[in-house]
Amino acid sequence: MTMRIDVLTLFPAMFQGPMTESMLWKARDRQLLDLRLHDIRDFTTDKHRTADDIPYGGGGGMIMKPEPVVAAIEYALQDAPPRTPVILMTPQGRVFSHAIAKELAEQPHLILLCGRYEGIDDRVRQLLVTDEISIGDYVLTGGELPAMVIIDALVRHIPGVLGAEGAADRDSHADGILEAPHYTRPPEFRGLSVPAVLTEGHGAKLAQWRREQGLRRTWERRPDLLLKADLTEDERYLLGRFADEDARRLSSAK
Ligand code: 4G0
Repeated sequence: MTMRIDVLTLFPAMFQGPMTESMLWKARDRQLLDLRLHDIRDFTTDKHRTADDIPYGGGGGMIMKPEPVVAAIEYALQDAPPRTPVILMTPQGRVFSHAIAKELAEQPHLILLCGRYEGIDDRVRQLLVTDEISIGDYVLTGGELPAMVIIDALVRHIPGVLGAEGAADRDSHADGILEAPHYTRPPEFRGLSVPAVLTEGHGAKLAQWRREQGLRRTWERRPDLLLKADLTEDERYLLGRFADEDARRLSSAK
């Protein structure tokens, strides 16, 4: 099944590089992804192709005019199944995550709306936008980079895009625990060795090591993730050990 994504933007050329490289290209080449770029300026009707205007009430900056944006959305919606998500990229949206990537990858068709300037006339949102997504708490000059981030993250969940080796269910964040460190050849590099467990070929021991390393990294770097992670009894025991180690270090450092 092909997933269709229509991107509405004033800067379609920004997508040329990222969308024609590596995995995204492979997805398009294999017809798993039908990505269509639309220039919102093509939906203007005046001779200057005006897409923005000054805000009512002042305050500076420019706001995208509603008419061309609405015309572009309605064009993309023409042959879309009912309830096709129309997603506005905005710092005011729900914060993007692995879970949202998986949820969006199940849709046959998505419409991504990239705003520029200080935003878009709010009536577009009121009339046609069904979802608002942010890629994090910072402001960018436009929604194009966020749209590319979302396309990249969700294409990895379309069956057939990743080989079995790179199954998206094993990613960092798939189960709320970070991944263990990775190594490749040579076995020693600038005095640093590859951990023996990776070269010994003891499958069960390796799995246990990876789980412990991932859990340790999560404990050290992203303890917030552990609140939501669903952990086995063994994993909870390991967390207890990490806490003990921390406590011991603290009391010996006094
Ligand atoms: C709409 C998304 C678009 C509204 C877009 C800005 C960051 C993100 C834009 C605004 C963006 C993000 C209200 C400033 C374009 N910047 N974090 N800029 N406002 O996902």
